[in-house]
Amino acid sequence: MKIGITCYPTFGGSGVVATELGIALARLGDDVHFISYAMPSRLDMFHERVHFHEVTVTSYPLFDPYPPYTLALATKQAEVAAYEQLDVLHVHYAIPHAISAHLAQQILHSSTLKLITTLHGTDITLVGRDASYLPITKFGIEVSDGVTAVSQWLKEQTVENFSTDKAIEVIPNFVDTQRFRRHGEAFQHLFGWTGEKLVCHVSNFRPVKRVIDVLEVFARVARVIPSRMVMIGDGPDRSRAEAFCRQEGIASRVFFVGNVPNLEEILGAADLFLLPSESESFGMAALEAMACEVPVISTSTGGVPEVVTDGESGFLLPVGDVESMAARAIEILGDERLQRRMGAAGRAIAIEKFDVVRVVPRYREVYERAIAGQPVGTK
Ligand code: GMT
Repeated sequence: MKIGITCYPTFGGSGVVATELGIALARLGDDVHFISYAMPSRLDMFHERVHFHEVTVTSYPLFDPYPPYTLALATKQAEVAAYEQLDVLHVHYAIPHAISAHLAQQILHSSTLKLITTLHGTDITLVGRDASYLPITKFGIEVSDGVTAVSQWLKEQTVENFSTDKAIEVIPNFVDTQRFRRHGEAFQHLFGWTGEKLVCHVSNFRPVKRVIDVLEVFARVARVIPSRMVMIGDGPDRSRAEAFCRQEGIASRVFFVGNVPNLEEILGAADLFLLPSESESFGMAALEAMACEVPVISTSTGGVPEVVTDGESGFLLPVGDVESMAARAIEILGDERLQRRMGAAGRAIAIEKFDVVRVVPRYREVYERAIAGQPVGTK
């Protein structure tokens, strides 16, 4: 198959999923064409059958201050679809990508180029619900030849928020469990290790991730258990988080490492993962931690309970309840057997339900159904 993929190329979860999907499809023999304004960040090495087409928005005084990226994207999608004979345009994050791809279909007058839209989270729960974007998000969903959502919870939110009866297929996010696995002692020397426990957080540091809660929990843990905290990623709340560490006297134990490419090596040496988000349609970072045998403490919100099993692969607590999160963190870090049991349970779940080799073929089935004109998903 020849597949065009459009996503946000930054470190957000949807871009990560889109990139890993493209790489996995190429390994299965498909030709994959990424179409976006920049090279997806996880596309950090050459892959046979993976191509990148950059969307450039021509500047023009009349376009200031709003250059029309959506139209430039549609033009590039149509161009690539025509010259590369694409079967499918698969867009990740509904807006504006689904709208651009629909325009590309129209530009080409094509009935053979199929549009698949994958809903990831804030495209539905925040941005899509905003009155200024709701009608166009609903339109993008309804004109798609197939729609997928990364969790059952997100599917239900979509149906409810948009009052749509569009059929939606739930395909969970996935992880390469060969790559994300225990690295243990090989990487524990990181950050001047002298035997302390390693606590980890990965996110785009947006308010929804509640990074101050991460540090509130760690500050309590560090009083009782010798430990270090690694904050991976970057975003708007990073400065506030760094200032909080200085103010609380934990700055020498908290390492802000930015968007590192070798995430799996740090995660694979961690003892505990914290994800205290306000809302999370899935929780990709939690899944990657589970694959690395790292117990997860997160919130019982959105699609997280579909990923982390409370009491088995970690603990789920109410949003903002940093006292209980810290108590659970201390319980896990203070009990080697519990830590290992939860870590092993997390990896078993990652392999059984979310391994790349199980999940990616489900996207290919969606493409095949759309190409054959068959319905995708259920109502
Ligand atoms: O909203 C974000 O934090 C980023 C967003 C994205 O689209 O990049 O993440 C969403 O998609 C991820 C991949 O499917 C999910 O793992 C995240 O749970 C989801 N984020 C939220 O729902 C807040």
